[in-house]
Amino acid sequence: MKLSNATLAQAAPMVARPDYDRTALTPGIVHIGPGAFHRAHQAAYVDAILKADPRWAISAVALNSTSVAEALGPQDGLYTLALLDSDTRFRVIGSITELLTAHRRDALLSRLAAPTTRLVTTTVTEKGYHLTGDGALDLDAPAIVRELDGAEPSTLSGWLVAGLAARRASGGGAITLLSCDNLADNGHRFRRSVRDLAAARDPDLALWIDDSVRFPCAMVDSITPATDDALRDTVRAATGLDDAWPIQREAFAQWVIEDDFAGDRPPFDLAGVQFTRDVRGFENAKLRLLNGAHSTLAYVGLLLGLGTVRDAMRDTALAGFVERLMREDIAPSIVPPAEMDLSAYIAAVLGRFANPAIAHQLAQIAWDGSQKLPYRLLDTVRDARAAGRSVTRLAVPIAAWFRFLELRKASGETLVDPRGDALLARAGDVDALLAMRDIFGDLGDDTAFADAVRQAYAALAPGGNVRGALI
Ligand code: CS2
Repeated sequence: MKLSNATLAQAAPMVARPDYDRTALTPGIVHIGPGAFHRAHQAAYVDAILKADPRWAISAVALNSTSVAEALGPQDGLYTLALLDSDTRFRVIGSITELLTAHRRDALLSRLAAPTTRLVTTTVTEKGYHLTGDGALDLDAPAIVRELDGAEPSTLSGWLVAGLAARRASGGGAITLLSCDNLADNGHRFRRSVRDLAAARDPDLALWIDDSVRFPCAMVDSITPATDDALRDTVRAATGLDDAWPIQREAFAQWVIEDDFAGDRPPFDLAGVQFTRDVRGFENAKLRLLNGAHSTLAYVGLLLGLGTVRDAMRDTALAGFVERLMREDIAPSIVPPAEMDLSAYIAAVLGRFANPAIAHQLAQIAWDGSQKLPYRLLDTVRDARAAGRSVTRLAVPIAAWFRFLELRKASGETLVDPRGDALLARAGDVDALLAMRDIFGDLGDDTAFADAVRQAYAALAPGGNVRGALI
């Protein structure tokens, strides 16, 4: 029996379900990029506040795929969220009430223009913003060039510029655009990716955006492994219903949002979301400690032949190295919020990584290194160099990434990275890789860093003693 509005009441009693009337909902949020993380995190937070305010249902928009619409459409947008921890809990999420794809151009533009839409959220991953290394819109990106030449929208920026133009024309009013991706200063970068394109195509629209659109920064966090058939089987057995695309995540979730909205906002505080004037401390701690450690575990763990984060945490040499990296090399670069105990935060993150109920594939975390590592590790390297601190340990995950590229090249397995071709063409050549300025900026010219990378790279040579490099 497939999960849907008609069968929801037949789910097993222990399954939590929407505590509001779905027929009374109206979509006040357009979400772009309804992948697993959106459905694990933002859509779950929205689900928790719809009883208090039914005006904030989600219209989920997939720009590059129809798979979510095909999976959730027959389920009336419903899906099961499995919270995996010492005990596993199941919750059916009902906050997505509309599923749009890029083929539905008119429906998408009218949803973005509608006065009832007051918030756009995005999870398009780092590469979806088409940014240069210094945070501007990459006007040379082929998809952006096509849009500048008047082609139909195909990028996040392109669709939002078209949608905001329609909103302005129809008097849709002010709106908030909220990035939920792991970028440093994500609101400011999101704004550049939209406003730069608007300015290039319609300067008056750019001025309207300055007056009518807010781009708050936010920190988002919940470990969300990709869905697999094992999860589908677990969900079927537990709930009694077939779910084409259930979602799994850890019990922990956190969302810190800059209190800078264009108009009213969802009552997210009822669901534990923190609003603050300055997200930077939360964001740096999360991006540099959690995500920096994640990428380190991924690239070094894959060199050691490990498969998941929990496997990597059982490897005492690797787990010890990552803890030292966090405490001694990353933490000094962070100015935490007053209420955050950084040492306790690090211990909590390591405990989350070791969660035996979560099988988080290192290969998934290894995707898009060219887009992730600048925020996760290279910003920390820059701060360390400016402060005169050692970068010897920080160089190890970068060198491990370089070795990972060689593994991918040798195996012929796909390298998931928008810069994949350029990276594979340089695999095995440390200097050529460090010279990629869109990734390393001027760090490639920093002798201390480049030497540290070369030294770690030699220590990680195939057939060598990888653990010996984990200083
Ligand atoms: C992970 C993140 O896949 C990855 O790159 O590091 O998705 C991570 O699980 C989340 O940021 C945790 O909040």
